[in-house]
Amino acid sequence: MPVSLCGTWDIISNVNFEGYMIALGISPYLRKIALRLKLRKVIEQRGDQYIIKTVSAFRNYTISFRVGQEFVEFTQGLDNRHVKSLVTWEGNKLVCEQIGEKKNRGWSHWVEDDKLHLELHCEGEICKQVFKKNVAE
Ligand code: YOG
Repeated sequence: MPVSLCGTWDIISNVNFEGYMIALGISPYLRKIALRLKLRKVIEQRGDQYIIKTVSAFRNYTISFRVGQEFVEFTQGLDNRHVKSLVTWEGNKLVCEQIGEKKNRGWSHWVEDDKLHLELHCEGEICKQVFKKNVAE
């Protein structure tokens, strides 16, 4: 059984977020704002449904899905695209494929050494984020 991803997690490192945002076509103005944000992930599981909230002082973004069930995702407040998303387990990694206008788009989450890891990819760019568990909340 994989370690649970559930909880509140605060970002401690963020590599190539800029490259990922450029691949998504985010404007220089929004990229500058986004790069300063202290991102938080709040991950909940209710039955077979997952809810992943990305929380910041600027905007929040929430998705909910069932593993193995394709859903339509509108990336509202991000790049504002519609994608068809499918989340599956690949070993201990929760992997999402986001099919749409942008090639090779998706992400994967896993827990390693008590940290939440996230790899975001789009076209040739890979952004790597690491979060530490927030035990106060
Ligand atoms: O997470 O797909 O955990 O949805 C990536 C932002 C910044 C707005 C965040 C708001 C991509 C301006 C979601 C940031 C940059 C920049 C806080 C990443 C787009 C716009 C919401 C993601 C998955 C996996 C769950």
